[in-house]
Formats: sequence, structure tokens, C-alpha cells
Amino acid sequence: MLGIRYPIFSGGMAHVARAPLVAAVSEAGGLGIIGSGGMSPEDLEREIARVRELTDKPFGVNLMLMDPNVPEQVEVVVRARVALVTTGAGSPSKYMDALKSAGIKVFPVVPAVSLAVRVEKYGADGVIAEGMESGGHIGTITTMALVPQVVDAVSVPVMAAGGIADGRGMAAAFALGAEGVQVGTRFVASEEAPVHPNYKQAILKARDRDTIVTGRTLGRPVRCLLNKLTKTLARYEEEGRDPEEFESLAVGGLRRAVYEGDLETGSLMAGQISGLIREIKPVREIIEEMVREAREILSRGLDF
Ligand code: TUI
Repeated sequence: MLGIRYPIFSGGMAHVARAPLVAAVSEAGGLGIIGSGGMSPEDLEREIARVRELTDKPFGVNLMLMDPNVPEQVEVVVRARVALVTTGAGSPSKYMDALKSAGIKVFPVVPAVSLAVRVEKYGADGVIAEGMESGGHIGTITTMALVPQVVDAVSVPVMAAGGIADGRGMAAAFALGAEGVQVGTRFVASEEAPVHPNYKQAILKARDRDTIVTGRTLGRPVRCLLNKLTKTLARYEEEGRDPEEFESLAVGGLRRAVYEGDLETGSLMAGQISGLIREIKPVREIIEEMVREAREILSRGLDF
């Protein structure tokens, strides 16, 4: 469907999934996805051009549906005829016709079965079932429980996301009926990710319980590494403080993490699989090891 060698998408991570990472993933045989969250339409147009300077392989764009620029971003991706659009943080129904008429494949991220069924009706070409192990904005169901339920509920291909950082996770996703995986955190800790080294090192240092979800009480749950900011935000929620106080600390947090490497007041969005990631590696190595390991696991029989 997409003309890629391996069924591996990189997450459309705002501020992180820029041309160097996106092109590296597509060059390595996966599908790189630009994270357009926080970009003006002009920024997005420029970023698409930068990817095209680096690779002639297919790539995609993620639309973060809470971004006020989405209507103009849709016009940009339609003009640019990118291979794939993924959507997150909302329902993409309004944009489906424009994207499909341009021949763009659309894979919405779905945190629940109900949304998967709805987007299939609107014409989605596939869905990305994203579990709450993921970094960033999340739903409430784990990948293990969500993926097989979405697989049974829709007929389009299902990609699994959330908690997948190696060939074991990829093999598990196939065992659950997924046809591919989307990987985020593992690619933040890649050589090519244009992210402050402090952010990458924080992922390497993290252990299994070092992420926290904040913003649930505000209806916008986000998973990040534990740090001064997220501990304070969690306390504010416990104390039932005014959401404006929460917002004033959280605003701009992802930018502080990605560009300034601010480990205290940055939002270091990362998934629960951070504890598994011990080394910064080139994207090609990450992808090739993942595929080799998944193949090896899936070719083993059962001995009982
Ligand atoms: O979107 C994500 N992950 C994200 S977006 C993001 S940017 C951000 N920055 C600061 C604060 C908040 C966000 C960081 N990480 N993943 C895909 C995803 N989509 N997760 C959950 C959803 C989702 C949630 C509800 C999709 C649809 C939905 O409901 C739509 C409806 O209308 O029912």
C-alpha cells in the first residue's frame, strides 16, 4: 500500500520528528512521519521540502488535531501529495475527503475501538492503535489489550503503537494481529533525532517506573519522564489547584525539553519502554535489529 520495505512507522512527534529523523527512517526502509504539531503552514511546507532533499522514499505527515493550524496544514499536505497522513489527538472526519481525494493514505491514531470503527467508516486506509504505554498524549487502554480488539473490529490494516522499541515488541504486535508498528521513544534516542542531547540521555537513564501521566483531571493526559515539572504538575492536580496554574507551568514544556534540554522544567515526553533503551543508535541500526529480532522470534516454533 505504501511502497515501503518494512512495516515500521516513526511517530509523528511534535518538534522531534523533523527532516533528519524522518528521512533517516524512510531511507532505512520504514516510513518516517513529520510531526507538524506547532508548525505554521509555511514551516510544514519547508519541512516537507527538506525531507525531499534528503530522500526520494515515501514519508508521511502527522496532523495534531488540537493544533489551530490544521486546516492550512491539510492544504499543504494535499498540495505536496505526501504518501501518508496520520492524525492524533482528535477525530479526523472533517479532513478525510480532502486527503483521500488527493490520493493520500490516511491512518488515524486511535486510542479506543469506538474511534477505530468510526474512522474506518469515514474511509481510513488503516489505523494506528496506540496504547497508554506511549509517550505524549494518550488514551486509557494498554497496547496489549487495545490492539487485538481493534484488529477484530475493523477490516483495514492495524499498526500497533505504545511500548514497542525492539524486535520483541514488534513480534508481539504481529502476534496480536497488527500488520506493522509505530515507534516513537526509541527514535527520540537515535543519532539522527534533532533533539537536545540531555533529552536523549534522560531516556537512557530512565527505568521502568520513571514516567508519569499528568493532565488527566484536565481531560488531556500526557505521559512524560518524571522530573521537577511533572512532579509539580501531579501535585497541583492532587491539590485540585486552578487549571490555569497547571497550564502556566506546562505551556512550552516540550519546546524547553527538545531545544533547550531543560531537564527540570521541560516536558520530556517519552513512553514506558524508555527503561529498555540503553544506547543511542543510528536509525538504520535500530530498524535492522528490530526486523532481524522479530523475524527470528516469529520463525521459532512452540516446544509444548
Ligand atoms: O497525539 C498523540 N500524542 C501526542 S500529541 C502531543 S502534542 C501535545 N502537547 C502538549 C499537550 C498535549 C499534546 C503529544 N503527544 N497520540 C495520538 C493520540 N490520539 N493519542 C490519543 C489520541 C486521541 C484521543 C482522543 C485520538 C482521538 C481522540 O478522540 C477523538 C474523538 O473525537 O473521539
